[in-house]
Amino acid sequence: MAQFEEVSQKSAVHPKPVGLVLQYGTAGFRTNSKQLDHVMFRMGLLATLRSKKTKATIGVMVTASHNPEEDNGVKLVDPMGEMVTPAWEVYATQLANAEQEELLTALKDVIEREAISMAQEASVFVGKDTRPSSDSLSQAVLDGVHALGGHSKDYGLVTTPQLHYMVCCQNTQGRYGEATVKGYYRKLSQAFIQLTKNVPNRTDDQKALLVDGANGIGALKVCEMETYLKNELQLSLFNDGSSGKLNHLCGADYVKVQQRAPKGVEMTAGERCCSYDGDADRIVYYYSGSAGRFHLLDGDKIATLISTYLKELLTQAGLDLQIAVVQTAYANGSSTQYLEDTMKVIVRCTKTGVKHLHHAAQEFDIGVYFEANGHGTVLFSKAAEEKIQKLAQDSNTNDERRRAALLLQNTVNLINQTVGDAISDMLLIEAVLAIRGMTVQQWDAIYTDLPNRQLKVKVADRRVIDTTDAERRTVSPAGLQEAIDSRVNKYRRARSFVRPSGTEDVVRVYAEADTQESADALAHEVSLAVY
Ligand code: 16G
Ligand code: ZN
Repeated sequence: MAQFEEVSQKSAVHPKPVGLVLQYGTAGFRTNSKQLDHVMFRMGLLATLRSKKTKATIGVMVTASHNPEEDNGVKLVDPMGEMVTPAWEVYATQLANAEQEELLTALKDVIEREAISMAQEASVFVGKDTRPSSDSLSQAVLDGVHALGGHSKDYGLVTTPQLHYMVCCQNTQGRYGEATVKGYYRKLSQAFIQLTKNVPNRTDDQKALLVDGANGIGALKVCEMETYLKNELQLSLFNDGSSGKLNHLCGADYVKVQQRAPKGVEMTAGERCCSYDGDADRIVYYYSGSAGRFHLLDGDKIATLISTYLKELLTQAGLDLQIAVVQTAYANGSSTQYLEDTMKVIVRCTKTGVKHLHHAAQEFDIGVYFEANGHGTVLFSKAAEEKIQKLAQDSNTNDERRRAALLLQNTVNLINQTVGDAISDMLLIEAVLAIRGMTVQQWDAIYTDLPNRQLKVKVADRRVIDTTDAERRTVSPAGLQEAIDSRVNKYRRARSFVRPSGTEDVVRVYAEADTQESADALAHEVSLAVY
């Protein structure tokens, strides 16, 4: 077939280094950008096949998120804007690792196993972050799409969640919104303005927010968005990419892991600040307290703020919808306790990685999911959205219920339900704080984090560690869990777990306890048990 000849020819322009083996990990392929040209071409091929199979538009995002600037990566986006289904992650790995002369066989194998009709049309949306390598790598993806006769739309520089959004809009025939960057800004800004317009006496101080753009795509896009917000939010942007290096001493991952303010952000006491990561799908908040103490408001605090707000609105609206919060083992013990015992919401724990949380959140009418690292969003079931909409339009209902339903409706419109989105999450948090008349300190005071520590341990083979119970316990090697338990038992309010990283060749150790000294000591002791 002529199509396969084209693949053969074009693939020679994107040759695979012999023997190189890469894995489609938690969030796609991610490694030094010099090793990725062939992977990109092949992901263009695979996205085209996935599009033929699903008869829908598929997305390909070129980014390595919070990794250093020299790295790059790629992730595939399924028709509703969610991460590609696990069975196809396996194909992605097979295709990426096929030696040059095996590529056609590997490709035909996917076509056969999935019974794909090659006559079916294909459409692929492509986006990229601001890394220097992203230009040529996204071109390699497009080459792959075209080699199999697929149609493409190149969105160029967009955040990861913007690309997810475009794919969802396209496949729902515009019901979710318009599949353009401007359409995205319009939908979110209108919802934000609707939510905040009736808040009395919002001062300039309350509208002010410092944003650390991690020197990445988020900085670029939040600038574009700002004009749509009509001064309802006044952003001071730092690390906008004009001089600093991507993710270097800044960004959400740096702030969360180091528990300190990013370089270049000049914050005065009590000012609200937030940091995005390199592809703007994560956000964390922070402020400087009395005596300059740094206070972090991570994904757990965000989930608590949002779920409290939603629960209150549901009560006011008299809507009987089940709300749940989905977390991972990294969630601070205090947040889980607060959500379960005080808020009385259902809490679920899943394995690390957005796809796991997203999946679990889909089980509920309203599923709020956040990783402690700041990646998260809220999912509304179709039935929940319909109930909210019906009540918002019901002129027979009383004012309080109607007001709450309208707020809920605009909240739904403000949220990017396809994946965690730093810009959308930021607007939601700002709206909630405004509506509830809360300062960042009051938000922070909802509960107090247990002191915690994360460490990385280098081991010969991290795969010998196998976990269960949403990564909270190990099943192998033998004796490790007992060793962890005996150390945990020495401390008060303590918890610790270890898991092999899905993105780096290390084992991660997490510990929390009643004091920082105890958390540090426990993390250290557990990391010695891992060797
Ligand atoms: C990826 C995941 C993130 C997870 C992290 C864990 C997505 C989009 N991203 O960045 O959710 O927290 O990996 O990394 O799924 P680790 O396995 O190295 O700890
Ligand atoms: Zn990211």
